[in-house]
Amino acid sequence: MAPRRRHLFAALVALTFIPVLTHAATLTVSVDGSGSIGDGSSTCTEGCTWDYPDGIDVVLSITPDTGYHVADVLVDGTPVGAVPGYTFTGIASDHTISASFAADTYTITSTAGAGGVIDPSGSIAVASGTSQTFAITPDTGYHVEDVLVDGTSVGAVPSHTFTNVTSDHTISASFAVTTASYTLQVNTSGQGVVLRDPEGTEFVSGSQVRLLASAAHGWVFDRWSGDLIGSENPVTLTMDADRTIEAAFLEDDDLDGTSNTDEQGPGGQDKSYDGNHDGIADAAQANVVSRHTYDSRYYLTIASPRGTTLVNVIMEGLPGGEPRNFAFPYGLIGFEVTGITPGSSTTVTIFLPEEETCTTYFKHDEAMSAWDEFYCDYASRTGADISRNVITLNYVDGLRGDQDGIADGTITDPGGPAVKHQSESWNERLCFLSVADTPRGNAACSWIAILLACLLVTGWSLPSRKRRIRL
Ligand SMILES: [Ca+2]
Ligand SMILES: [Ca+2]
Ligand SMILES: [Ca+2]
Repeated sequence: MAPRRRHLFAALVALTFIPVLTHAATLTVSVDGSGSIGDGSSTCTEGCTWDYPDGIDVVLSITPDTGYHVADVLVDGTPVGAVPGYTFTGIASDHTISASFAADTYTITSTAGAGGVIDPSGSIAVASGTSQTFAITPDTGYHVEDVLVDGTSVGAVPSHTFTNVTSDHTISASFAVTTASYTLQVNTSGQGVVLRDPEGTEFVSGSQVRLLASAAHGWVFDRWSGDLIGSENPVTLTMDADRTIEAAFLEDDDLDGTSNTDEQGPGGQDKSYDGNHDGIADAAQANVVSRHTYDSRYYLTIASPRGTTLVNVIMEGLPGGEPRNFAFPYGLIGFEVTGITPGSSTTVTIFLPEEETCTTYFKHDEAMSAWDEFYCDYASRTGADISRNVITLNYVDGLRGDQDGIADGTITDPGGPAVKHQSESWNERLCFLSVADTPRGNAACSWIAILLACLLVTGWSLPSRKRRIRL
């Protein structure tokens, strides 16, 4: 074949086999975060390349995973906003689309009142499904009073955690001034109870609690021990620390208010102790009380006549204002005699220790803060008669010496045996009022003889011997 003809053939073949090309547009898809882009037939979660015939509409959906949202969409590098989808209409060239997704967030609003802090505080953004803990810390001197979560109390907690957060929340803490409180524990021995006013076991610092020891029948309150020392009853405590106190109750068979132990001699062991020498144990006599003086230095016996009752015998320290020429080694002795015929006379005998004596006896008027010598008064047949260690106090119910001044069958008379100071002169005074009532007296003496003797001894000077000493 001639060359010219070969060229023509080749050109025909080339024209015959030229393929029919359909142009395709390429879409480059990229996804950043938790979500996907789909075109209805394919879904892309990272990076994809999709080809489309020219001219078709490509409808894309942009879908976040649960708890996420579309943050931004770029088409060919240009932001188109956080759109939920995008359509390439009549796609005719290559394009790119990228979508970024971000986690949903919720706001927890955190606040604290005065007296403490909550951390973190303010408006806190929390990613969906995550947790957020808040610490609640009171200032010094305060405590957490309450914590409200979404308006509902969760108590005075030190922290709170929101878990799997899927909505907005609020949390607020309140605080209160902390006041220290103390515990009061009262134990008892023997039979009796201790009443508290106010009641309770926890008391705010500085509060006062009144304790009243109340003995069972046949028992008496003896003393406090532990964190409270003494026998004052009732007594008021100031709660400035935790306190444990014991109230001791002792048996009192004769119901005279003085325990068997106290009445059983100086050592408390002599069950037959008989301080008034009548052959009967004092612990079995309601009209006889034997016990120590307030400072436990001396042991005394006080007796009223048989058939009467001696109650409320109290040995206590001196109240002050004593006559300056005298000592009162036995302190103040208080007692009541009951069961006497109203308006009648009676005696109370005080037995000092055998080796002791006194000069005279002073009564104490608490209301007047005054001391009166209880001298012999023959007109009223009252006064103190002292013979060595035995003091006989002569009373008439409702008259001199009876402090309540009422003829009611009860003699009340606090006072004390007095010993003159050695530097002071003192005329010995004899008194025979109780001569017929005391074991040492001469019962044969007539009243006239007694009167004459007393007048002779006193030299008709009774009025001048009255002494009343006031503070
Ligand atoms: Ca007793
Ligand atoms: Ca006795
Ligand atoms: Ca007794």
